[in-house]
Amino acid sequence: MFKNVIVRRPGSTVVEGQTTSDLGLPNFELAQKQHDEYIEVLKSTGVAVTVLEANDKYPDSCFVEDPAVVTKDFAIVTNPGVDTRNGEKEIIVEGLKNFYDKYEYITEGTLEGGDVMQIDKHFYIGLSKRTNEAGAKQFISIVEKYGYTGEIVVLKEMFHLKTGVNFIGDNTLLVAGEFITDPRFDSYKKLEIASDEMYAANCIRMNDFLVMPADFPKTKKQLEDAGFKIKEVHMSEFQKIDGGLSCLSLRF
Ligand code: CIR
Repeated sequence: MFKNVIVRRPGSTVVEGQTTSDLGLPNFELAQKQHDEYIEVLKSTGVAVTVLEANDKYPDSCFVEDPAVVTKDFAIVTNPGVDTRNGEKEIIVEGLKNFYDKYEYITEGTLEGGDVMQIDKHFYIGLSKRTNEAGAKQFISIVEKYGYTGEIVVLKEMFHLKTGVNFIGDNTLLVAGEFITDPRFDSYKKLEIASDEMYAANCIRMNDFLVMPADFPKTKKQLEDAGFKIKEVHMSEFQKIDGGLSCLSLRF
């Protein structure tokens, strides 16, 4: 069960967020509205939401999942792998301090939370343009101190690990692209995401509900047929800057 969520409001500089997409620039007002909706939907799953103020110095700082990895036992402040985001590791602490007495830090390489998928006490860590081997290895040695384990997944095309694979409870993974055939995930039930709905591979299980981006009808039907209780959030403005649904929160 998750009890808490941390989010950060998008600032007006969100329009300058890093992107690899050709979907155009986000609209700031609509991004704020969609963020309001995100907060309300998460609250309706039974969690308390801590809302951090926007920080215009960092255009991508609403994507709080990247500068930290949190569990019920510990919090790791990461080391984001792109210059415009690296300073977010300093400001995320303002959100963590009410919940954790101390933090671990990634210092030996780079790592972003979007590359980290937790399943029970095991972590998969993607090596991507943002997360390197030194960061991933240090992450694994930190979690081992707490009785957790970790393994590295070398990404071929995905931006972050969780762009293409997400654990949604009930021994089930949403898989897209290169992860559909990856044998390392064969012990899970895999729900394959259609290539024209790839963005919907990034959903979050929030207690009794599965929160997914709105307007992905094939994936929605697939998930409903599999028995999940769905809640949807409009995400178009965040999608324009490569931000998936999980990136907008830290959940613990
Ligand atoms: C970035 O490029 O860093 C942001 N525009 C998007 C971050 C997405 N974060 C995530 O997938 N965890």
